[in-house]
Amino acid sequence: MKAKQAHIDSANKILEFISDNDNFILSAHVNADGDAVASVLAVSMLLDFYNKTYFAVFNDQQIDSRFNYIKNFDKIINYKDSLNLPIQSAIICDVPGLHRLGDVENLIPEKSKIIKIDHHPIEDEFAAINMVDTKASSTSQLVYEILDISGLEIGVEEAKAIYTGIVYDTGRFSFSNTTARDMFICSKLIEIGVSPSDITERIFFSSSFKALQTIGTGLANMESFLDGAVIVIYLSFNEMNNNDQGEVEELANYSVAIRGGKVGLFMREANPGFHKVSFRSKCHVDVNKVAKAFGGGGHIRAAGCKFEGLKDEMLPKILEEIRKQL
Ligand SMILES: [Mn+2]
Repeated sequence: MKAKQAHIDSANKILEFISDNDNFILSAHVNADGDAVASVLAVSMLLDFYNKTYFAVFNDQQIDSRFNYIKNFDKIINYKDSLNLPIQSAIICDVPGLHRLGDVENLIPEKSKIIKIDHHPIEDEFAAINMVDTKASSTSQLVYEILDISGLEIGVEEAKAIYTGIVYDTGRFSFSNTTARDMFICSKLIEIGVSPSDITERIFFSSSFKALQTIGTGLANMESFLDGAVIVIYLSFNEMNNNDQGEVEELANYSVAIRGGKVGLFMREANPGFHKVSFRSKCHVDVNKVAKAFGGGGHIRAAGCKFEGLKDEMLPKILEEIRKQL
């Protein structure tokens, strides 16, 4: 299987840009997930091939340590330690609109050119060169296409990063975004030396005892709305019990794991009075639209938003937004 022509064209532009420029800032969206981290680190490995200088900067104070087996993870720097870097150009992954970089947006000098690699519906046109494909399972898949087209030899470290992004964003090859191309690419990556069981275990089956108990609390709290079409899983700040976000995020997938359920919400009080919401859809409801109504966004079938305030004030508004589409 060959990469699509559109991928070949944008990949060639990106490769030319990389070889002509230096001092890159690499970044991805706030609350970096598996694909965000993996795609940025895969790009860092691409820049390693070219002997380029780069700074992998994330807005988050802490990056999910489940992904620390990926090469260059230790090079990630926090926004706060990144002032006064000699940045000349930017490669931004998994970001549909520039504001999703959080404060990292301020590090990109006004005149520097930006490359965007992404698979979300476009929010704003901030890049000089775009590789955007909403049909791609993950941004990491698109980084694979670039590596593939570059003719560079993909080693086991690059392979691990890309496999991580794909397995993460496809929910272990189970979500509707999973394609034959993903299976093809991952089979290549396994040939190169990736161990699927090792990566799956690190990401999905290495929870703490406490985190699994908290998942149990979330399941016990489950509520059903709109005649069972919407399932809500809620955890208060106390119930969150200081768990890492990543360790309980599986609750978002449980919210659509019920017969008859169409849309699922996992709502948690991340800090007192501050909530994060993950949306999942397994029907025509576009949760990207729903999340956008509350300042968030994402994909058609998986999205998120956050809000200050009380669950009881916010939930009826969210349900109303979903009801409009049902
Ligand atoms: Mn992604």
